[in-house]
Amino acid sequence: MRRRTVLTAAGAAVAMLALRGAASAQETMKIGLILPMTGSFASTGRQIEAAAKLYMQQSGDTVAGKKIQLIVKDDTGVADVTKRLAQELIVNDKVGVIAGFGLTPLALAPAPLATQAKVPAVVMAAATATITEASPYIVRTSFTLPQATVPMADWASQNGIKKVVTLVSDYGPGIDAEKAFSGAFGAKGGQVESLRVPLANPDFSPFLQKVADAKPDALFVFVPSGVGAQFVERGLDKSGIKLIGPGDVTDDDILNGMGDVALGAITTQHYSAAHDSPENKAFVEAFKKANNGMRPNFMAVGGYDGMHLIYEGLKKTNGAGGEALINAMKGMSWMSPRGPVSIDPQTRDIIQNIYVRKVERVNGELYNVEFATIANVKDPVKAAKSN
Ligand code: VNL
Repeated sequence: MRRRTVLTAAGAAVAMLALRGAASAQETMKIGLILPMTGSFASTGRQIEAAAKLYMQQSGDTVAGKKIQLIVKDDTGVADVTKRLAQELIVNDKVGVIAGFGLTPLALAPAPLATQAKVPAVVMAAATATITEASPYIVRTSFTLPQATVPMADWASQNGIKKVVTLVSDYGPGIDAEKAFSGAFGAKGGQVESLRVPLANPDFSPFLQKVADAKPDALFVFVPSGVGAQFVERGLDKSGIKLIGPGDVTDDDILNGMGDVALGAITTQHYSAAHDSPENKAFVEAFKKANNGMRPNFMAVGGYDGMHLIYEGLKKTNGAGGEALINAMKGMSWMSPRGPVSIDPQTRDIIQNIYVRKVERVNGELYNVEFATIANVKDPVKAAKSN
């Protein structure tokens, strides 16, 4: 009798443990958000974390019966750290999604882990075209440099610009921007000279001297988000040359601090805090309110839309992760603060409007004011491959 009681109690304990395991696996969906929260690219981490938290605050933390738990990790901008954190999040924390990825090397490093573990990886920032090809579990809510750049080349050739010097950070997205610009601008008869600056701690002065000597009609610049202010300070005002490029150089996080030297810069990109829509007005207002007046930039909108994609994907799968979740994300479309967007089911990249913008002073603050729209732009690199 006594023996039987003990067995039953032990049996019940095991059953309860198993049940509890099953219940927590069922009830919680953990999202590992890996970002550069410190180091040279900390503004990207700060913007994306704020946007992800805002999305959860507005949309609640339960989706399809699952409690959403966001785990934020700082990779300090070092790819080996991103990879180790992704491994720990997948193996120890059993996250159902990894997300964030502030720069291209940080998105590429954990890609094989996403594939092996069948864990969707939502790239909210990094923008080299090839990233989505590194794993069938990668989906992207930021943009690609060629997507933002080809419209810049078209605008330049239509607006009397004949000779351009390109100046880009010497790594994936910079090389993408340089190639996309010189390809599209060259095809329309434009003349291009190309310069590359190191990504880490660039000294722009000698490059700007070369630009001044070349006397182009415009200087096309790609530097990653957060770096544009340094670039402008190091003497752009003295060169007197028109600044053009993808919108990273005049990103909303730093634009207002750049001063009058930024006035008149023409850039092409998918997001401006000044985008005129009810969705964006509400987004900017809520974001500023939750973050001591900080203005959201294109990184923030990548984070906000990334969370939306995860939430809507989970609704479609009824809370299931893995392959079902990545499949549910393909073809999804919605109205973002940036305008209408969708996930290309073939490439898992985002299809979106690219706007041509000019830096202007509006109510005392500098903004990228949109004045033309190129609708539903796909990443041209992958579009060319599929033709
Ligand atoms: C990248 C592309 C990073 C664009 C950025 O800012 C950016 C990247 C940190 O793919 O590394 O504005």
